[in-house]
Amino acid sequence: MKKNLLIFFSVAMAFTAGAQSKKTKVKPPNVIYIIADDLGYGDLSCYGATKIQTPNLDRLAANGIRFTDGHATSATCTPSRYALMTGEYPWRRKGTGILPGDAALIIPTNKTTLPNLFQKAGYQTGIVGKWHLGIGETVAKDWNGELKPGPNEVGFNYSFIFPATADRVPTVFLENHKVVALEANDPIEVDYAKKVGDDPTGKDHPELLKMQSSPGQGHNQTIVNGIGRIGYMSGGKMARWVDEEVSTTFLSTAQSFIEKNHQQPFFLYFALTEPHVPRMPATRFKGKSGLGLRGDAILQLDWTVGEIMKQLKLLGIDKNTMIVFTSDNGPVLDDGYQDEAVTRQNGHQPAGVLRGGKYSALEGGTRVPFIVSWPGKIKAQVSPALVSQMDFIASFSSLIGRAVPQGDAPDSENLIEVFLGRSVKGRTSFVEQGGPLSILKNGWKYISPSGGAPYMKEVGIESGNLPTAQLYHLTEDLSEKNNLAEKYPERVKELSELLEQIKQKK
Ligand code: NG6
Ligand code: CA
Repeated sequence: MKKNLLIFFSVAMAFTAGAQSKKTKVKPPNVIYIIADDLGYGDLSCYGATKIQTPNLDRLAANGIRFTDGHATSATCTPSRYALMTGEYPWRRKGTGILPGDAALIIPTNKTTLPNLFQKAGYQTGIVGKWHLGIGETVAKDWNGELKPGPNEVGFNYSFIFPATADRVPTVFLENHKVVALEANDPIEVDYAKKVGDDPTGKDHPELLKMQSSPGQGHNQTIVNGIGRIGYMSGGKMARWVDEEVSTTFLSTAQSFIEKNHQQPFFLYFALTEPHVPRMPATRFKGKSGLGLRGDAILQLDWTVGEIMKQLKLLGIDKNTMIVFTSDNGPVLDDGYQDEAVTRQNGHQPAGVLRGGKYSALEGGTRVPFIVSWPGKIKAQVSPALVSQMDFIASFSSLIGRAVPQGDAPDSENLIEVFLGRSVKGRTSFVEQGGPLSILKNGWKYISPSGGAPYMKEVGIESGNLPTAQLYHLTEDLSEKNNLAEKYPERVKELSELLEQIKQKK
């Protein structure tokens, strides 16, 4: 292990002026990859928000690269994170849609993943936070035993996660292969089809809820901590989390991981739960934003990132640590609970100038905050380059000098020069997944025809679905207001054919 730590860095070579051909040993940078859950393009003050202030993330952005055309591959969590972990477009694989909390692992254990790339280079790798990529070989599993394969089998030396989303059972933490604080005499059972045990449900006992579910959006099955969830669970009373403590639990666990590993290279994937529903931040943040609990959750998120930045400074590793901050998909206000996100919106535009949001094929679905910082190494700038989260595997592979085996991470592009702020030449094209697929190229966007409803009324978001082709010139029309498909049929043809080619690849 030790000798692996002295890694030859291809990119580091280039830092040493004129020494391109000579390999130079440098201390490898630590990497902390922070991913928010459902944070929109317009949710941070450094991305133009005026109704909410996010000073810590603003500072991170001001000292690093703030990308304006940075993307998740997909407008929901599971596919987006699948692409980040594997470097493969998720729509190439069946079963990569939003997973229930009892799903089996969908990440292959024999391919290159973002964490095992670092692990093989001698890094200590850890995940803290939301997983949502399945656990175990099958849906049926014993939550009271060893839960695997999971994050530890795809490249994380250490894992402290919750399995799916904060609104899905089981509402417990897993540390490595075990549910935390589980008592042998109170076993957990989970079922997404039928009720198990005799815990009250939100459907039958709305009077027990501290936050009502939204009509027509479910979230009214087993009640945990006064909140109706998706799915049924019984048992594990001691192990169930308290929502107000989830975020600080993740923070202190992440800090312990950093503290423990700060004298060797580490990769930490820190998957925050904010501002996904149910928004139930620590009590001290409640009521602080004036925008309801969603805004309060964003303040908590910003504070959390600030605490990590503070810790890196205190440990003296801030200059040797790259931080990536981004979000898994676009924003939504009403995603299942009546938590005042809508009634107290107060003019805040979670997707900023973009049209659409979570679930949507429009830009609001996948264009997200995207910040890369490495103090001392990266020159502060705003970058217009087209980049995606899927590109980190190929890019970090170049940074740490570990090749990705042929066939792995097939859609990941090496953009390390862009992520280091030395080039603005990003991807030439990129496929986005809302409902229908879209393709971006040279400032143009084509959305393929699709039969679904154009407006998702439960969540109040435009889907981007239209039965005919859509073409937008994003360079001039970032808000996708003017569909130019009829005006430029040859461009529609070119982009739809390119999309087909990419779909056929492999
Ligand atoms: C949806 C849920 C939504 C949220 C989402 C996953 C309903 C009606 N809505 O199915 O509340 O949990 O799944 O969000 O059940 S994500 O960010 O993990 O993709
Ligand atoms: Ca999400």
